[in-house]
Amino acid sequence: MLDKLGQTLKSGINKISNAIFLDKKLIDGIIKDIQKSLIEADVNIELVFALSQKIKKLAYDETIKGIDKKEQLVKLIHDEILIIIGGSKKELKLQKKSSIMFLGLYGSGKTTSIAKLGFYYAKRGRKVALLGLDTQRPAAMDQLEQLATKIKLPAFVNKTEKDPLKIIKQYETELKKYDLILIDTAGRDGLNKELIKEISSLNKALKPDYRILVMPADIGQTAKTQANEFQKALSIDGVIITRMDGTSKAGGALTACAETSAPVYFIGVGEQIHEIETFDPESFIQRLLGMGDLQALLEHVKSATDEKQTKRIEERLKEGKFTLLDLYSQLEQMNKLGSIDKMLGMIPGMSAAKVPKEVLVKQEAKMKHWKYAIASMTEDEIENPEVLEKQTSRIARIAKGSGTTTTEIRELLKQYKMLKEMMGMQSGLAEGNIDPKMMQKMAKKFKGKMKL
Ligand SMILES: Nc1nc2c(ncn2[C@@H]2O[C@H](COP(=O)(O)OP(=O)(O)OP(=O)(O)O)[C@@H](O)[C@H]2O)c(=O)[nH]1
Ligand SMILES: [Mg+2]
Repeated sequence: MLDKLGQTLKSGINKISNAIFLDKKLIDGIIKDIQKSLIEADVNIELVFALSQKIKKLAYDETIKGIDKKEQLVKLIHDEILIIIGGSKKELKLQKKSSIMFLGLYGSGKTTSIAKLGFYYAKRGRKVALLGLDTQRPAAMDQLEQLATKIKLPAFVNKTEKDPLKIIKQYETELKKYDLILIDTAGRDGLNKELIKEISSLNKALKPDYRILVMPADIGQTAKTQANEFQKALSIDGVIITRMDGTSKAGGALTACAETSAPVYFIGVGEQIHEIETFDPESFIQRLLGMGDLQALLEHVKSATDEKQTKRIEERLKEGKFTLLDLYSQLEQMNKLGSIDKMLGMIPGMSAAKVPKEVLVKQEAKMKHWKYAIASMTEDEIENPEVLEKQTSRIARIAKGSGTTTTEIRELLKQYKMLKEMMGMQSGLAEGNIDPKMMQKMAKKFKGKMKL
């Protein structure tokens, strides 16, 4: 059931969570994938386009950065898809005594859904009866009867009568004993005059509490025209979408119903009697994304971000490499106090030299400015900060772009250089070339220089 769309959305969210940079290439790639899979799921192209625009607008918004942007993007994707498939859950609220008439074209799944719902409501304590009014298809009455026997419910049918109104009359008194009557009607190839006339007269004679249109998911976006046509012929109260299990076009049917404001009450998800579910857009998306509710999704973004960045730093340390990008990754998580402590703690020798809290508080303001400065750099400048020292006009540009001063940027570069030097020593240490005692001494010296 929309497996491909689910996979694409999952992969998009993972890409956002794991990204160090939400750059244009990454965002455009994710949008392209989502577009492709939504279109494959037969979602209206205009809806797809509108969603892409919203993602782009947020992703390209320079004022939102880092983890905030990641969270907002994931929330946007979740919320927008929720809206296009129907928003909040709509429930079919039955009275103590209710009757439901099922409508739909040939083979849409009316009779099967009636049996499924009969079983569903009987299990929930309702006294259910099935009423067969399909006098068109020769075997229709037999089918309803067989299904009813299977689920041990009474079916009121007449295998010889051709006028459904007469069948209604025949069972009028008998049906009063039941508190939920599910009414099977005949289909046609299309909603022609004959079918409109027939269902209108049944509607008048039965006055059912609900008129439910049954449509198979594989008709995709056509569901919109069909729902509108039935709505015009006789007001419908909601929809059941069947065969959700056997098609990749279900996105079309669901979004079409949301567009026409026809509430989808149930979805058919297989041929078996129990394979019907109430339709809840929120839990449908949860299943699609396979990650629980929005809160769980956002937690996933957070932890993936943390994990990815810690791993990256560790790898860089192992390689003896350290770029401004690593510093940036670290600074991005600097919302919490003590992160620099943690970073220094990763360097042997520095772990012993704990940094006092009040010093860290002072450092925090400075960090913020560095973060802005780094965000204004090109990727190349971040990977190879040496270019900044060679071309000082770049430093002026960055200061201007980030609302910081050239002095602050120079200080950042100095700190970076020092850290990098330490990294070099650390890899030397790993190879056993440096005396650990010597290293500790050096670390203390650096710590003084770092003006923490
Ligand atoms: N896989 C799957 N098959 C379904 C589902 N619902 C119905 N079907 C199948 O669709 C076919 C048509 O179902 P019916 O219930 O006979 O459809 P109908 O609307 O009553 O058809 P007519 O009486 O001919 O107008 C049957 O083979 C059902 O088993 C579903 O949710 N999943
Ligand atoms: Mg039928």
